[in-house]
Amino acid sequence: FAGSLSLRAQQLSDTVIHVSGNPLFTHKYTADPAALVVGDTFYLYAGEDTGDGKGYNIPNWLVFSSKDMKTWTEHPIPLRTSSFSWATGNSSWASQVVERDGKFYWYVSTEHKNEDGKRGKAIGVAVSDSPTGPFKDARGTALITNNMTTQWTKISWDDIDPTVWIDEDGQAYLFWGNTQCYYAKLKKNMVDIEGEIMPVELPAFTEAPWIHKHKDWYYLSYATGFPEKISYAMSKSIHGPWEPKGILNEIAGNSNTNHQAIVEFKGVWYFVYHNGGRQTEGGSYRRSVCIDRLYYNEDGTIQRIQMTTE
Ligand code: FUB
Repeated sequence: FAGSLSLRAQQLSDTVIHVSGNPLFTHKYTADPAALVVGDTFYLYAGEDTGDGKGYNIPNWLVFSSKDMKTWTEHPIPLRTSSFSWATGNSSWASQVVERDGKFYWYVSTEHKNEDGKRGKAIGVAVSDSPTGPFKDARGTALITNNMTTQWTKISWDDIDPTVWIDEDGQAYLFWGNTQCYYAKLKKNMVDIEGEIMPVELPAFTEAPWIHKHKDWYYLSYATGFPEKISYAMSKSIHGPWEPKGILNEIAGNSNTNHQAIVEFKGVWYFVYHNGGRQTEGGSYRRSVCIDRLYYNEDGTIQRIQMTTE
C-alpha cells in the first residue's frame, strides 16, 4: 500500500496508514503487542519481527497511534535493543508501556551478561516524556536479571514478558515470567523493585502475562500451552489468589506464540494479539498484530474472543 516502500527505509517522520482489517499492518511484521490509552488516543506498541524466519529476531520496538482504530500513524522507531548499553545481542522480546505522572515507562524483555559471562534474559526499563518517545534507558542496568529468581526458576529464560499494573492506591506492580509467573512491587520512581519477588500460581502458565481491571475484578491473562492459547484468571485482589477461568483465545493461526493486551478505549473493550498473519509469508517468526472486540458476561467472566479479519 501507499507508503510501504518508504517505510522500509529508516523512518524519520510520522506516516499515516489506513487499516482495512486484520492483520493491521502489512508493511512490517509486528509481534507481542501492548496497548496504552492516553486521552483520546490509542497507542499500540509492538516488537518488529525482522522476518528472517529463523527465530525471534526483534531489534526494534515500534509505536503506532490511532484516534478511531482505522487510521493509524506510525511514529519513528522509539526504542531499540541497542538503546540499552548493557543488553547483549541484537534481539529483544515482549514489552509494555505505562504512564505515571506524565512520564511513560517502557518495560522490555532483553538479554544481559551474567557475572559468569553467560547471557541470560533480563528486563529493562526506558523512559520518555511522550508516549511516542524517543525513549532512553532509565536505569543504565537491568531491572530484573535471571539470577534474581533462581529460587523458583523452572527454565533458564524465565525472566521475560513484563507487564505493569498501577493500582488505585498508586502502588505499581511488575508481573513477568515464562513457565513460572512472578510479581513484585515497583517503587514510586517506577524503575526500582521494592521488596521481595513472589511467585504467582497459575495453571499451565507459559508466558505473556497481562493485568487489567474491569469493575471490581482483576484479570490476569496469559499464554498457555504451546502452540499457545490465551487463558485468564480472575481475582478480587492484585495479590490473588487467581481463579482460573479457562481459554480466552484459541491458537492464533500459524503462529506458535500468542500474546495479548486488553484495554478499554472510548467505551469499547479491545483484545490485541498477534498471529502468523500473512498466510504465505507469515508464521511463528513473522507475526502480525490484530485487534478484535472483547465482551464480558454479567458475572465478570469474559466471552471467548472471535478472531476476525475485520
Ligand atoms: O516475541 C518473543 C516471545 O514470543 C515473547 O516474549 C513471548 O511472549 C512470545 O510471544
